[in-house]
Amino acid sequence: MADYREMWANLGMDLEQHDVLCEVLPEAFGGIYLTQQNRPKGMDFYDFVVSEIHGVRPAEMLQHQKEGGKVFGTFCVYVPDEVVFAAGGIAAGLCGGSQFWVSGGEKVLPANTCPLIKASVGARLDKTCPFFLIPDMYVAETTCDGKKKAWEILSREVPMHIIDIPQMKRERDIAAFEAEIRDFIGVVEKVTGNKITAESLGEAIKLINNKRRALQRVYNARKASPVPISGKDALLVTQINFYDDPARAAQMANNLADELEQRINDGTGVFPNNAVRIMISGTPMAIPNWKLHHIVESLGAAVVVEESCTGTRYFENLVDESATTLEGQIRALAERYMKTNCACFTPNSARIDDIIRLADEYKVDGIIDTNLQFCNLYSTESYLVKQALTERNLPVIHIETDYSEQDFEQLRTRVEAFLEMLRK
Ligand code: BJ8
Repeated sequence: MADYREMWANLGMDLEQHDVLCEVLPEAFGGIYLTQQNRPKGMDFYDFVVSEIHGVRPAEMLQHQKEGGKVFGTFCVYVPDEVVFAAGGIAAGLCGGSQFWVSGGEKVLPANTCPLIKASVGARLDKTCPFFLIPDMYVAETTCDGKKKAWEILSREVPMHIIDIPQMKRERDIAAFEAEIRDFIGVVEKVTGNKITAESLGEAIKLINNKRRALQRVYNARKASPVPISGKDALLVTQINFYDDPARAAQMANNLADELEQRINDGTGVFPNNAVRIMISGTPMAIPNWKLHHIVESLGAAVVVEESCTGTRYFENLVDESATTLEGQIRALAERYMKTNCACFTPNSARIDDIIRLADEYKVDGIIDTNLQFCNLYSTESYLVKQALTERNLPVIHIETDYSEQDFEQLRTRVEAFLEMLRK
């Protein structure tokens, strides 16, 4: 990695602690990723991003700020990035995916809080992640209770805008979300000093849709057998798309998709034709959370799709590009975002419909329905997921886990038994 110490020091980072993180991450990445055989060439870009994870993109964001631009840190796929880019800002997903930050979060949060929240708070308070220190504003949301309360703590550190997410999907809820987008536009215009027009918002809608289309191509390739890319690699692509420049993200994903489509034509895969095909469904896996994918794939099965916010929920729905007025575009944004099926909604049966549809589209043999520890929403929903899948003879196992390595062997044993059952 190039030398970014001066940049990190200027951000006020705890360099000593950060050095510890910089030592463990390459080792973990090497063991999990670089040992894979026959990876697509297109993954070189993503490997490079990881090798410079706290360097290249943070430097770009700081340069943007130097030139008068603003950076917005986000925590949920409900935040409409389009608004930020339409005002010439940068939006970057911030969710913490490392155990390294959990203890920092536990200093201020109850221990029985989900690790994604603890890691996100810890990364900021411990000052060991540049992404959490750069933003001019955090944009958060009212999805789960843990997040809502955590925002009150983080708002003492950084200016924060909270988007109120409806918890149902009636017409009046979509209208309420439209009003939230209108408010958000006002906030972003104020912070950036730039007016959002129908033209700039229209361009930003296309920009983000293009990223989604590129990811759709990558995921479509995973429907093939043999599958041309591992689940671990596909997950990494999505994780990096959360904070990379959207035009570059689309270009890199399209390059990768070209290669995967060629691989399909050539019959080239990364797992044998008869490998067990697994869907992972549930809570998001923020970078560098690769634990479950690693367990499944090191046991010889292929993860072919993720029904999650670091999977299909992130890119499946596009925003209608046909509107030419701000009002029409805001409505189109509201309609698109309200199609996301998060367990914070009641009912959330459309998520179960999605799992069933994806199981068919990706020809999966079994589903691992997972949630981060202490996520009451997804954990409770797992009951209905299991019931619906069992009724359709779709094998499913529920797994609750965190970011630590403590349950690694226990999980491995459970997944192994599940795969054995699928192989019979
Ligand atoms: S739209 S899934 S990104 S909220 S895992 S923090 S729900 S206790 S992350 Fe999410 Fe938006 Fe929903 Fe997607 Fe809370 Fe559960 Fe933790 Fe979660």
